[in-house]
Amino acid sequence: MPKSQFLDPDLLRKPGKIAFGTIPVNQYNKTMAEERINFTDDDLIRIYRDMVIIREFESMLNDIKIKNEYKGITYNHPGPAHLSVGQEAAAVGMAYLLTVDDFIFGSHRSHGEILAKGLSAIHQLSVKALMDIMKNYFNGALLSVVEKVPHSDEKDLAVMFLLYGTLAEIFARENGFNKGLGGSMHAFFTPFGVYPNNAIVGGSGDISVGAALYKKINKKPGIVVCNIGDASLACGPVWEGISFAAMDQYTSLWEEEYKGGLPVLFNIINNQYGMGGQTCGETMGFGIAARIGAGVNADMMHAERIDGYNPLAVIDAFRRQKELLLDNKGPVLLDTLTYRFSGHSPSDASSYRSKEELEAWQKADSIVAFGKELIKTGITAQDILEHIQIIAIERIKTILSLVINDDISPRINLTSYPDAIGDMMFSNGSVDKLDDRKPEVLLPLDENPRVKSIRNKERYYLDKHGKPVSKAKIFQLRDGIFEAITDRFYKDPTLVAYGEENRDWGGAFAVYRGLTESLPHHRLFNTPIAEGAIAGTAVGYGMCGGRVIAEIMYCDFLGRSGDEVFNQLPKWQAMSGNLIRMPVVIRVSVGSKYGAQHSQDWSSLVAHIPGIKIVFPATPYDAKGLMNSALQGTDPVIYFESQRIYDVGEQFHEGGIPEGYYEIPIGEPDIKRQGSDITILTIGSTLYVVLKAADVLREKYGLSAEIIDARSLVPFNYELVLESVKKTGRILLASDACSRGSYLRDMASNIAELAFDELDAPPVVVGSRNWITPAYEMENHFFPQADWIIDAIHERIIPLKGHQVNNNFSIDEQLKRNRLGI
Ligand SMILES: Cc1ncc(C[n+]2csc(CCOP(=O)(O)OP(=O)(O)O)c2C)c(N)n1
Ligand SMILES: [Mg+2]
Repeated sequence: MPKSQFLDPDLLRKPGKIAFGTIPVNQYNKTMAEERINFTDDDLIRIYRDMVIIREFESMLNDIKIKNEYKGITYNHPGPAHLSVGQEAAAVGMAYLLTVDDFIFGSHRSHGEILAKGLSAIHQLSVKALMDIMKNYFNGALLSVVEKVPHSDEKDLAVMFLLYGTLAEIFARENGFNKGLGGSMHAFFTPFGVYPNNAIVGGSGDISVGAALYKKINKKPGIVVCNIGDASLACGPVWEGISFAAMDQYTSLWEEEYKGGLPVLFNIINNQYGMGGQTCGETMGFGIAARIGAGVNADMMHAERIDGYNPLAVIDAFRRQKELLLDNKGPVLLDTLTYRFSGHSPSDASSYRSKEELEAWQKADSIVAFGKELIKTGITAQDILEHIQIIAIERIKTILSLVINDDISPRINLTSYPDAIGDMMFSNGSVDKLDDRKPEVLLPLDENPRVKSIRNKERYYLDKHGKPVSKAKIFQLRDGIFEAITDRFYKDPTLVAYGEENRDWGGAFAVYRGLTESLPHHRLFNTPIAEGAIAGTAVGYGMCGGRVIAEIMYCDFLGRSGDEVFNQLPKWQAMSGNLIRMPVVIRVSVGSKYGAQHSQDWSSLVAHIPGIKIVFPATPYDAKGLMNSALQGTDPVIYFESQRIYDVGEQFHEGGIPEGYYEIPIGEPDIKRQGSDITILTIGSTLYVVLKAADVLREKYGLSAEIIDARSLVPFNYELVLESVKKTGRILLASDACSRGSYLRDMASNIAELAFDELDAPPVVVGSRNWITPAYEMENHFFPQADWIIDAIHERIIPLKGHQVNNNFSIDEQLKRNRLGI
């Protein structure tokens, strides 16, 4: 609990009642005639036009998917197309008042939202701004295609550009908005404020909150809209995102100029179905989705249900709610009721709904109804509306022909440029800071109490008399991490750090202790216990242009942020066509002593996922240097720390840890002890176990071991290891991860392939047992021990004279363990 807030038992124990307010349901009741004070006739016709363009675009895709043909143009699109026919009013109403500074995030069914937001941006932006965007995007590659098409003016050209970039993306062409690497479910275009759409249902639920956090902390204009399906309301990331967005601290604890709620609007595009499950009456219990806002905070998230079949009702709600958000009264929840005529995907047989129901909603079709109102109100005539439809068809035919032409719109050529995607997996940037403003701090660095106390610590493990320095006086591994992070806080104004108990507590393992004195709340804060949102908001914060350190207290809790770490963090740089950067560091502490759910080393799980850098330092020198590199880079980094060694001093780098700034390149292993008879490659704190084993090998068996600390898992430069193996002809690999499927196995197989001719024996892996981690008192039977390493060497690599084994590393035992799955 923050020290600044007193929990008064007398007050808190008093009886009382919670009164909920009311949630408006479809309260909008203006006629189009009444709305003419808010809209010009052209505006109202444009709303109609935008809905028609979206309808035609989606109908074209439906025809292509189902018949391989649209208006005589044939094409086969094997990929996905989740269409939103019927939902156009919701999309156009949502986008109408949003500017390019207002960001939207969405889901798998977001073509309509992309087009609506794009059309709104085209209307609002100046011709010059539009031309600049089109000229600069991929060096004008898209523009050079569409400008050859007849167009009436630059705005018309921009509409073609929008349709072309979106469709080319859906059909995986290099001229797509994301080079064809995102595709239908992930397409986006940030110059118009359209941010990543997510194929993971509910995936935008926390990422968008991170974007809102970025806007708030960095004082950027605009709001963030999280467009999510009604069925996604059951998803963890959505609930966690809502919890994160509704934290009291924004209004109670953050400094005056940052006070107030997050500018985020959760817009439930409520088409009343998941794929086939009905959210109301079947798979959820809310009845009316807006109800869920009631319990979240005292403002009930300003929740309301609006009629998403009427674009003017949606615009009305966005007008009011946007004002609230800009007035720091967020978060907001809108339940935008709509209906999709199209199937979930074109293969959907609609077996889950009745014909009558579909027909009833089609009868009330928002585009038809809006057109009728336009005519009834005397704003336009039937032939003009028909002309709008004809133009939409013509445009879409033209664009379709351009997109499916392999000469005009080829795919990325992976034959002539096989590494095209590989080269986009990491951005490999190096930047001191992501903004030029002065970082906000509460103290000069030199006056920070922890910085002052560290100054008196010994930076090498032996004193000048060669005696080991006591734990109290030694510069510890946690100090190395602290020093790198503190330095960056004073350099990069966008840097924020958060996680559970990060502020006064200093993070569960005291790495941040002392930072509270230096940093205002908005740069270092406690989060809800929501590991998904901790990682997911970091993804959103990073992709918008900020640097962030998110902390996962125990590696075992990484499972709670599995989607964010596996599906979001590593994907968006490449899926954006390399436009987005992801300068996010996730600190993950690997435990011990606390049993099966607090002691797992899952580094191999994340190392398996393409697109994340992984480091696992084991010494204070490496911890500081690798953190500096992680915080200087532009790629996502999972930074593993072992709780066993937070307090170790530096015993390898002579002269100790430099006080100044230095970087250790990510991906380079390090020889921690030279040797000539066997190489031992370690990851993480197992280094210290291996050192003990190496002492015994030397003293008892006269065997000299070369110990290499991997330091990084991804990327990993094998050169040093191969050089060593060339010399020793033998290698053993050890870490605390359960051995089956561990990263060591991957390394061992690489080494076996790359150094086959040099090896006198196969590489041997010593990891933890494939069990639950038992209690501390039994841990020695689970984690690799020094004698295991010696036994494994004796049994599998080189017989040690006179050695008696205590542990069974025989081939038979390995076969048995595999057979039993343990
Ligand atoms: C995490 C996850 N689970 C399941 C799916 C498969 N899936 C795709 S769309 C969908 C229904 C989503 O419903 P809703 O959120 O209401 O959006 P809508 O499709 O109605 O627009 C499902 C279950 C998925 N893509 N992601
Ligand atoms: Mg739905």
